[in-house]
Amino acid sequence: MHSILILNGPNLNLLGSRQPEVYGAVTLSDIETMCRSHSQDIGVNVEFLQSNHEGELVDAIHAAKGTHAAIILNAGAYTHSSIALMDAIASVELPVIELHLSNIHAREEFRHKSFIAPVALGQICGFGAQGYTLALDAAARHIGVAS
Ligand code: CA2
Repeated sequence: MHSILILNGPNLNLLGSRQPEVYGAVTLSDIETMCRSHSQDIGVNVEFLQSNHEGELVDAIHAAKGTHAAIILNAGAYTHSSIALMDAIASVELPVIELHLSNIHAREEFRHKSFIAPVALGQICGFGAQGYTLALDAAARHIGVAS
């Protein structure tokens, strides 16, 4: 069965504890449960990771080559700053779906810039936790798993 890596960046471990008006009330653990359940419905495996460290995210992207068919990436604030993540994505040549809970284009100017977008298959943002299942559907379809 195809495996999809769901990778979450800095501070996303804090979800549910603060700023529910921006990010919703669900925790990252709730999102993982949702993703695991949805992955069974659509017939893919998921690996779910979170790190607050840029280099660990780079390592996870490198390691996905050969083990995963696609990556769903919420890079958090590194979205707006990390050339290292952009280069890592370009180097592995895996389909990457950029994901954000909030609509980054409707927020502060500095969140409008994404270093991930030019190397991503596409971007989903503004749909809260539901974005993760939308991204799973898009990834599964892209890799040829019917859903
Ligand atoms: O909307 C998203 O998913 C973001 O990737 C979330 C990042 C933010 O820097 C991006 O611009 C958009 C922030 C994640 C931090 O989440 C928190 C959760 C609870 C309390 C404080 C921050």
